[in-house]
Amino acid sequence: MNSKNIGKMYGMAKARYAELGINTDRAIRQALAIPVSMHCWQADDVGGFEVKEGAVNAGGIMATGNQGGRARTPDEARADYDLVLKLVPGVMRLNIHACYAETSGKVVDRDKLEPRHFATWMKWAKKKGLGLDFNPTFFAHPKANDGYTLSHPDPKIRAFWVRHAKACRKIAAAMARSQGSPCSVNHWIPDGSKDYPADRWSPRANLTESLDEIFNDPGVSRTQCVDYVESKLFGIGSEEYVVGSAEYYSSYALSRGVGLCLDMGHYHPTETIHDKVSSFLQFHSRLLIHVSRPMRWDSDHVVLFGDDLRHLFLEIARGRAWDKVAIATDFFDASINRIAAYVIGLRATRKAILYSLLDPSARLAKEERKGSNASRLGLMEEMKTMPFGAVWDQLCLNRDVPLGADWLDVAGRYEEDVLSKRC
Ligand code: RNT
Ligand code: ZN
Repeated sequence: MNSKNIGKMYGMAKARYAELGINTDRAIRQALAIPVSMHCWQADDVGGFEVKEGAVNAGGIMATGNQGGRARTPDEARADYDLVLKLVPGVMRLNIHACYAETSGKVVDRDKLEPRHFATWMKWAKKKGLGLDFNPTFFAHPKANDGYTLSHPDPKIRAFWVRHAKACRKIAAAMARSQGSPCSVNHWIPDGSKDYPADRWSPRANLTESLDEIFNDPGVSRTQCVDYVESKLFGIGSEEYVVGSAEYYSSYALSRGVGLCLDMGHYHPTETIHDKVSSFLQFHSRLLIHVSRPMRWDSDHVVLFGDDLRHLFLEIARGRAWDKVAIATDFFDASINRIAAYVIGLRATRKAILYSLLDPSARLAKEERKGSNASRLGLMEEMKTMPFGAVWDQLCLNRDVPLGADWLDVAGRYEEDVLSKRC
């Protein structure tokens, strides 16, 4: 694409937005500065790199599709992230799962993981100036095969997973020290039952006990390790009952001063999360958003620049709540080029952030106060056909990332030169 034309188009777009009192230069700067934590698990279909012992169920997490090119080693994954990061604009972080540990070919069980098993990740990230976030892995492990982990009826199994979470918080604190800034840790467990359980009470009581033990670890600084808990409505194999439901975790997080994670795919199929932000933030101090796209169920489709995403970020922008909301992506598709999946989802996320910062919020609120709801609706509708694309192109130009669909050529070449050789 011709960058001279982009400049011209941007100049005209800037003038149009200015008529509405919107400063596009400022919106671009702001949109670029908001950190988005990219998930590590699109590169390898949520497989991880640990050396495994024993057959395991994946715990309801499954990437479907058989596109070639899956990253088979941490080095391959890092090469993939390196490329992705060249194709997406703005401040990025990387979210690593515990099962991406590097243990030099040795079996190290999850409760024995240490910061040194993530030393290569930390070194690599530091060199790139990339902040790391972390996740304990409570699935795809023999001790998760019953479908219960932190809420398991057997105290020995619960204790194992408590040790795992504690080990993960120590790793996160080490990451925070290495990068000189906090590391967010998201705790998601698959615990639940396929059919009507006889006892919904004990697993929840067990979970509370386990979580309290995890978070009351005096050895880990809560400013280095910033915890979140993620709820879910149902999973494959936990259709009827999920121990960590929305109500459970909202109450837990609030009562314990822990962060709450909202995944866009973890509610009823027609339920979206944008309305929840201003409700939770009346009481909770921070939220983590898992940017995902459910298709009829919690399918984790590649994120697109659609209404759900726009409404979500508009809510954060209108509430000026960016400092209370952390953003991380969570999707996986094994049916398309995985680099492209990342780029599409991450660019869509940044696009929606930019879009939300180009909102005539003050004017909309004024119309609302006047009772002029037709003007409110009319203006919202007109915003959709403003020259947003020209502002987005300028944002990409400012960061020297490919314009428009130009990144497809880069991804295509990488597929030919690198991905197609992984079999
Ligand atoms: C699962 C949750 C969870 C996972 C990752 C891999 O339903 O969304 O966030 O996707 O931890
Ligand atoms: Zn999630």
